[in-house]
Amino acid sequence: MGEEKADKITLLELLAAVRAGDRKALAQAISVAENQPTELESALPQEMSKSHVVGITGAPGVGKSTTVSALITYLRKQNKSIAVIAVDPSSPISGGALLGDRIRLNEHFLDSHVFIRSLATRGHLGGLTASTQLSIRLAALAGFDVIIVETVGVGQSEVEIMKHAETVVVVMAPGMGDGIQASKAGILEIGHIYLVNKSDRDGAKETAKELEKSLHLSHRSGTWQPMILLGAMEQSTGIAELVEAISLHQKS
Ligand SMILES: Nc1nc2c(ncn2[C@@H]2O[C@H](COP(=O)(O)OP(=O)(O)O)[C@@H](O)[C@H]2O)c(=O)[nH]1
Ligand SMILES: [Mg+2]
Repeated sequence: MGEEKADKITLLELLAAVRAGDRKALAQAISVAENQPTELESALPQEMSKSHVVGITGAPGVGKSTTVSALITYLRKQNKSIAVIAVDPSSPISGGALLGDRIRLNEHFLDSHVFIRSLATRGHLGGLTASTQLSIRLAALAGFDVIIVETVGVGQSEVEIMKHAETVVVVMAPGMGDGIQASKAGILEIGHIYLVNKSDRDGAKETAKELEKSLHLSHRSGTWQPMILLGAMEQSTGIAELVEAISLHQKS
Protein backbone atom coordinates (compact mmCIF):
# COMPACT_ATOMS: atom_id res chain seq x y z
CA MET A 1 0.00 0.00 0.00
CA GLY A 2 1.22 3.47 -0.80
CA GLU A 3 0.51 4.72 2.68
CA GLU A 4 2.49 1.96 4.27
CA LYS A 5 5.45 2.65 2.03
CA ALA A 6 5.43 6.32 3.03
CA ASP A 7 5.70 5.27 6.68
CA LYS A 8 8.86 3.32 6.12
CA ILE A 9 11.37 6.11 6.25
CA THR A 10 14.98 5.28 6.95
CA LEU A 11 16.67 5.83 10.28
CA LEU A 12 18.74 8.66 8.84
CA GLU A 13 15.62 10.40 7.60
CA LEU A 14 14.05 9.92 11.00
CA LEU A 15 17.07 11.48 12.73
CA ALA A 16 17.04 14.39 10.29
CA ALA A 17 13.42 14.98 11.25
CA VAL A 18 14.39 14.83 14.95
CA ARG A 19 17.04 17.46 14.36
CA ALA A 20 14.53 19.63 12.50
CA GLY A 21 12.36 19.66 15.62
CA ASP A 22 9.72 17.11 14.64
CA ARG A 23 8.34 15.85 17.97
CA LYS A 24 6.65 12.80 16.50
CA ALA A 25 9.97 11.80 14.97
CA LEU A 26 11.66 12.20 18.37
CA ALA A 27 9.08 9.94 20.02
CA GLN A 28 9.56 7.40 17.23
CA ALA A 29 13.35 7.56 17.47
CA ILE A 30 13.18 6.92 21.23
CA SER A 31 11.13 3.80 20.50
CA VAL A 32 13.87 2.70 18.12
CA ALA A 33 16.38 3.39 20.92
CA GLU A 34 14.39 1.09 23.19
CA ASN A 35 14.00 -1.72 20.67
CA GLN A 36 17.10 -1.53 18.46
CA PRO A 37 19.68 0.43 20.46
CA THR A 38 22.65 -0.76 18.40
CA GLU A 39 21.14 0.37 15.09
CA LEU A 40 20.18 3.72 16.52
CA GLU A 41 23.53 4.26 18.16
CA SER A 42 25.40 3.72 14.90
CA ALA A 43 23.14 6.12 13.00
CA LEU A 44 23.23 8.84 15.66
CA PRO A 45 25.70 11.62 14.83
CA GLN A 46 28.34 12.57 17.40
CA GLU A 47 27.60 16.21 17.96
CA MET A 48 28.26 18.86 20.53
CA SER A 49 25.15 19.34 22.60
CA LYS A 50 23.92 22.65 23.97
CA SER A 51 21.43 20.92 26.23
CA HIS A 52 21.89 20.90 29.97
CA VAL A 53 21.05 17.43 31.33
CA VAL A 54 19.54 17.56 34.81
CA GLY A 55 18.85 14.38 36.77
CA ILE A 56 16.11 14.25 39.38
CA THR A 57 16.21 11.25 41.69
CA GLY A 58 14.97 10.19 45.13
CA ALA A 59 12.62 7.77 46.84
CA PRO A 60 9.09 7.23 45.49
CA GLY A 61 6.64 9.84 46.74
CA VAL A 62 9.11 12.55 47.77
CA GLY A 63 7.85 14.87 45.03
CA LYS A 64 10.15 14.35 42.05
CA SER A 65 7.44 14.70 39.42
CA THR A 66 5.96 17.68 41.26
CA THR A 67 9.44 19.22 41.18
CA VAL A 68 9.77 18.47 37.47
CA SER A 69 6.42 20.12 36.81
CA ALA A 70 7.41 23.22 38.82
CA LEU A 71 10.74 23.32 36.95
CA ILE A 72 8.97 23.16 33.59
CA THR A 73 6.62 26.01 34.51
CA TYR A 74 9.53 28.15 35.71
CA LEU A 75 11.85 27.39 32.78
CA ARG A 76 9.06 28.01 30.26
CA LYS A 77 8.76 31.54 31.64
CA GLN A 78 12.44 31.93 30.76
CA ASN A 79 11.49 30.74 27.29
CA LYS A 80 13.50 27.53 27.54
CA SER A 81 12.48 24.30 25.86
CA ILE A 82 12.42 21.19 28.04
CA ALA A 83 12.49 17.46 27.40
CA VAL A 84 11.61 15.11 30.23
CA ILE A 85 12.68 11.47 30.22
CA ALA A 86 10.96 9.64 33.09
CA VAL A 87 12.70 6.36 33.83
CA ASP A 88 11.04 3.61 35.81
CA PRO A 89 13.40 0.68 36.42
CA SER A 90 10.97 -0.94 38.83
CA SER A 91 8.05 -1.66 36.54
CA PRO A 92 8.07 -3.95 33.51
CA ILE A 93 5.36 -1.81 31.96
CA SER A 94 4.44 1.76 32.79
CA GLY A 95 2.87 1.26 36.19
CA GLY A 96 1.12 3.31 38.83
CA ALA A 97 4.00 5.65 39.53
CA LEU A 98 4.10 6.82 35.95
CA LEU A 99 0.34 7.21 35.88
CA GLY A 100 0.72 9.60 38.82
CA ASP A 101 3.47 11.39 36.92
CA ARG A 102 1.17 11.79 33.95
CA ILE A 103 -1.41 13.51 36.12
CA ARG A 104 1.27 15.70 37.66
CA LEU A 105 2.74 16.67 34.30
CA ASN A 106 -0.62 16.93 32.56
CA GLU A 107 -0.70 20.70 32.15
CA HIS A 108 2.48 20.60 30.06
CA PHE A 109 1.42 18.00 27.51
CA LEU A 110 -0.01 20.52 25.07
CA ASP A 111 3.01 22.83 25.18
CA SER A 112 5.03 22.29 22.00
CA HIS A 113 8.21 23.41 23.79
CA VAL A 114 7.85 20.57 26.26
CA PHE A 115 8.45 16.92 25.40
CA ILE A 116 7.65 14.20 27.93
CA ARG A 117 8.45 10.54 27.53
CA SER A 118 8.45 7.56 29.90
CA LEU A 119 10.87 4.66 29.61
CA ALA A 120 10.21 1.39 31.40
CA THR A 121 12.47 -1.58 31.75
CA ARG A 122 12.04 -4.46 29.35
CA GLY A 123 14.02 -7.12 31.07
CA HIS A 124 17.51 -6.15 32.04
CA LEU A 125 18.63 -2.89 33.59
CA GLY A 126 21.65 -2.45 31.37
CA GLY A 127 19.22 -2.02 28.49
CA LEU A 128 17.37 0.69 30.33
CA THR A 129 20.54 2.61 31.09
CA ALA A 130 21.48 2.38 27.40
CA SER A 131 18.08 3.52 26.15
CA THR A 132 18.11 6.38 28.66
CA GLN A 133 21.47 7.54 27.39
CA LEU A 134 20.32 7.29 23.78
CA SER A 135 17.10 9.16 24.60
CA ILE A 136 19.14 11.96 26.15
CA ARG A 137 21.27 12.15 23.00
CA LEU A 138 18.15 12.23 20.84
CA ALA A 139 16.61 15.03 22.90
CA ALA A 140 19.92 16.89 22.57
CA LEU A 141 19.84 16.37 18.81
CA ALA A 142 16.35 17.90 18.85
CA GLY A 143 17.94 20.95 20.48
CA PHE A 144 16.17 21.14 23.83
CA ASP A 145 17.69 23.68 26.21
CA VAL A 146 17.15 21.49 29.24
CA ILE A 147 16.79 17.72 29.41
CA ILE A 148 15.39 16.43 32.69
CA VAL A 149 15.84 12.76 33.57
CA GLU A 150 13.57 11.62 36.40
CA THR A 151 14.13 8.21 37.93
CA VAL A 152 11.82 6.40 40.31
CA GLY A 153 13.48 5.08 43.43
CA VAL A 154 16.96 5.24 44.92
CA GLY A 155 18.58 1.96 43.96
CA GLN A 156 21.86 1.24 42.24
CA SER A 157 20.17 1.51 38.85
CA GLU A 158 19.31 5.16 39.53
CA VAL A 159 22.89 5.84 40.48
CA GLU A 160 23.91 4.33 37.12
CA ILE A 161 21.36 6.36 35.18
CA MET A 162 22.35 9.57 36.97
CA LYS A 163 25.88 9.23 35.57
CA HIS A 164 24.39 10.55 32.34
CA ALA A 165 23.21 13.75 33.99
CA GLU A 166 25.48 16.78 34.34
CA THR A 167 23.65 18.14 37.36
CA VAL A 168 22.02 15.72 39.79
CA VAL A 169 19.23 16.87 42.09
CA VAL A 170 18.35 14.44 44.88
CA VAL A 171 14.86 15.05 46.26
CA MET A 172 14.00 14.08 49.80
CA ALA A 173 11.02 14.61 52.06
CA PRO A 174 10.68 14.77 55.84
CA GLY A 175 9.91 11.61 57.75
CA MET A 176 10.46 9.07 55.01
CA GLY A 177 13.56 7.42 56.39
CA ASP A 178 15.54 8.90 53.55
CA GLY A 179 18.76 8.91 55.53
CA ILE A 180 19.08 5.15 55.68
CA GLN A 181 17.97 4.63 52.10
CA ALA A 182 20.24 7.36 50.84
CA SER A 183 23.41 5.97 52.34
CA LYS A 184 22.51 2.50 51.09
CA ALA A 185 22.09 3.58 47.50
CA GLY A 186 25.14 5.81 47.37
CA ILE A 187 22.92 8.80 46.84
CA LEU A 188 25.09 10.87 49.17
CA GLU A 189 27.87 10.56 46.61
CA ILE A 190 25.98 11.56 43.49
CA GLY A 191 23.93 14.65 44.37
CA HIS A 192 25.08 18.15 43.45
CA ILE A 193 21.92 19.64 44.89
CA TYR A 194 19.75 18.14 47.65
CA LEU A 195 16.20 19.39 47.77
CA VAL A 196 14.32 18.70 50.98
CA ASN A 197 10.80 18.98 49.60
CA LYS A 198 7.47 19.27 51.49
CA SER A 199 8.84 21.99 53.74
CA ASP A 200 5.20 22.79 54.49
CA ARG A 201 5.27 19.66 56.63
CA ASP A 202 6.89 19.08 60.00
CA GLY A 203 10.43 17.84 60.12
CA ALA A 204 11.85 19.33 56.91
CA LYS A 205 14.47 21.40 58.73
CA GLU A 206 15.48 18.38 60.80
CA THR A 207 15.83 16.29 57.65
CA ALA A 208 18.01 19.02 56.13
CA LYS A 209 20.21 19.12 59.24
CA GLU A 210 20.59 15.36 59.31
CA LEU A 211 21.47 15.41 55.64
CA GLU A 212 24.05 18.11 56.19
CA LYS A 213 25.74 15.93 58.79
CA SER A 214 25.75 12.87 56.52
CA LEU A 215 27.09 14.88 53.58
CA HIS A 216 29.79 16.31 55.76
CA LEU A 217 30.87 12.80 56.68
CA SER A 218 30.94 11.49 53.12
CA HIS A 219 34.22 12.53 51.58
CA ARG A 220 34.08 14.27 48.24
CA SER A 221 36.67 15.16 45.72
CA GLY A 222 36.32 18.13 43.39
CA THR A 223 35.42 21.71 44.05
CA TRP A 224 31.64 21.66 44.01
CA GLN A 225 30.19 21.50 47.50
CA PRO A 226 26.71 19.97 47.46
CA MET A 227 23.94 22.43 48.22
CA ILE A 228 20.98 21.71 50.45
CA LEU A 229 17.73 23.53 49.70
CA LEU A 230 14.33 23.50 51.36
CA GLY A 231 11.20 23.78 49.27
CA ALA A 232 7.56 22.91 48.79
CA MET A 233 7.30 22.19 45.11
CA GLU A 234 3.55 21.72 45.18
CA GLN A 235 3.32 25.43 45.94
CA SER A 236 6.40 26.25 43.85
CA THR A 237 8.04 27.49 47.05
CA GLY A 238 11.79 27.55 46.51
CA ILE A 239 11.65 26.92 42.77
CA ALA A 240 13.63 30.09 41.93
CA GLU A 241 16.36 28.97 44.34
CA LEU A 242 16.39 25.51 42.78
CA VAL A 243 16.75 26.88 39.24
CA GLU A 244 19.48 29.23 40.48
CA ALA A 245 21.35 26.35 42.12
CA ILE A 246 21.09 24.26 38.95
CA SER A 247 22.44 27.13 36.91
CA LEU A 248 25.26 27.74 39.42
CA HIS A 249 26.27 24.10 39.12
CA GLN A 250 26.12 24.25 35.33
CA LYS A 251 28.54 27.19 35.38
CA SER A 252 30.88 25.59 37.93
N1 LIG B 1 2.69 18.54 51.35
C1 LIG B 1 3.32 18.47 50.19
N2 LIG B 1 3.07 17.45 49.35
C2 LIG B 1 3.75 17.40 48.18
C3 LIG B 1 4.69 18.40 47.82
N3 LIG B 1 5.22 18.08 46.62
C4 LIG B 1 4.61 16.92 46.24
N4 LIG B 1 3.72 16.51 47.17
C5 LIG B 1 2.84 15.33 47.10
O1 LIG B 1 3.60 14.15 47.24
C6 LIG B 1 3.04 13.09 46.47
C7 LIG B 1 4.07 12.46 45.54
O2 LIG B 1 4.47 13.41 44.58
P1 LIG B 1 5.21 12.99 43.22
O3 LIG B 1 5.68 14.25 42.60
O4 LIG B 1 4.37 12.09 42.40
O5 LIG B 1 6.43 12.15 43.81
P2 LIG B 1 7.49 11.23 43.04
O6 LIG B 1 7.06 9.82 43.24
O7 LIG B 1 8.78 11.49 43.76
O8 LIG B 1 7.52 11.64 41.61
C8 LIG B 1 1.86 13.71 45.72
O9 LIG B 1 0.68 13.41 46.39
C9 LIG B 1 2.15 15.18 45.75
O10 LIG B 1 0.97 15.95 45.68
C10 LIG B 1 4.91 19.50 48.72
O11 LIG B 1 5.70 20.42 48.49
N5 LIG B 1 4.20 19.47 49.89
MG1 LIG C 1 7.44 10.60 39.80
